[in-house]
Amino acid sequence: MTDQAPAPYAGPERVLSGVQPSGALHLGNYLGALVKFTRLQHEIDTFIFVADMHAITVWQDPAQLASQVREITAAYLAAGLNPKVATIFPQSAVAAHAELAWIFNCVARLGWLDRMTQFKDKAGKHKERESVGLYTYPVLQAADILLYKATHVPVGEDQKQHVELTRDIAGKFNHDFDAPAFFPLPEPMIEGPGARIMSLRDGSAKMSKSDPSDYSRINLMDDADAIAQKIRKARTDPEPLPETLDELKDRPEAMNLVGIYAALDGRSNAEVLAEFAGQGFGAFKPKLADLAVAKLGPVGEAMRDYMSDPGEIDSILAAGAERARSAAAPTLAQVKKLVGFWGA
Ligand code: AQP
Repeated sequence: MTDQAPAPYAGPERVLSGVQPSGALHLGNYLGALVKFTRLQHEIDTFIFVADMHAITVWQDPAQLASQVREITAAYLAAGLNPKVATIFPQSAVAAHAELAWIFNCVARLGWLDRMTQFKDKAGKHKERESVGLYTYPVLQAADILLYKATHVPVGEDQKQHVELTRDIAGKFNHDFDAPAFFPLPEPMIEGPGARIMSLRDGSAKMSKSDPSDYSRINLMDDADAIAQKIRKARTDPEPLPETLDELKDRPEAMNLVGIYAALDGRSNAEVLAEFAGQGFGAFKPKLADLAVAKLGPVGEAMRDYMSDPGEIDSILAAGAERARSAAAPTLAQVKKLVGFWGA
């Protein structure tokens, strides 16, 4: 007799992802996440949330948080997400995220969380002063994804490890509760230009909302002058651009600017080098600034338009929350039954 592997999840494909309302959205969030969401909504059932529960893992001013949630929603809409096609909702409006996260806290192992590099990066030398939420944030992220049985998670490179943890949690849950086909093992969708945009001040650090230097990033709401100035001041080196990507290996700042140009223009890094090889940054930076202004200017403009009507944003979020709650309810009910909770 041969042992047959249990049948894995065979449900429909679904996309889920989100962005934290923890500050101004930047070019990395746009290229690494928003552009992908917009494309995917036409291919797969897509759920995109505003991760306000994740945002409070570090201090957020309560007077600002709701308006930051609206700002992220405005960015989604400005990037091209259509609330009639994708489900757009605030995480905290769906209580099931927190309920499932608790159950997953009891499935995930401490050793797994100890390996998460983003916590180490964010906590730095003083981890004992950080919130418990910052440490267990990847478990909440697993709940965000699996509550909707999402099969695909479009994210930037920095989130790859968290999606892998989600797969581990899904696998252990399915095994522990003898339900091999219950949760899918979701795939991160990282490929493509823009998966890892680096700081304009330091080619070894990713572009981030929480970087204290505003010159490290291009914000989606920056005007043309600010964009051009930040690119002009971006750290580079005195060498001209080379002919091959290999020669850029030890020049992270130069590589980053070439990567940004390629991602904004929908071309490969090699194609950009083919056009600019031999030119110095004095020539390349103004071209990059023109391209960035042409691509991002309309996005910032549209964001401002959406933000001028907070009532409209709120009704989009309320309708999305309703849809998300309906999609989440059966999964949570089945999970409670599998776990053996009273009344489930
Ligand atoms: N530099 C980046 N390059 C490409 N993708 C990026 N993302 C973030 N930074 C880059 C992607 O954007 C999505 C939303 O990220 P998030 O706001 O949920 O959290 P984060 O990854 O922690 O982003 P930040 O900007 O660095 O925020 P803070 O400073 O608040 O932590 C994710 O898909 C992420 O991969």
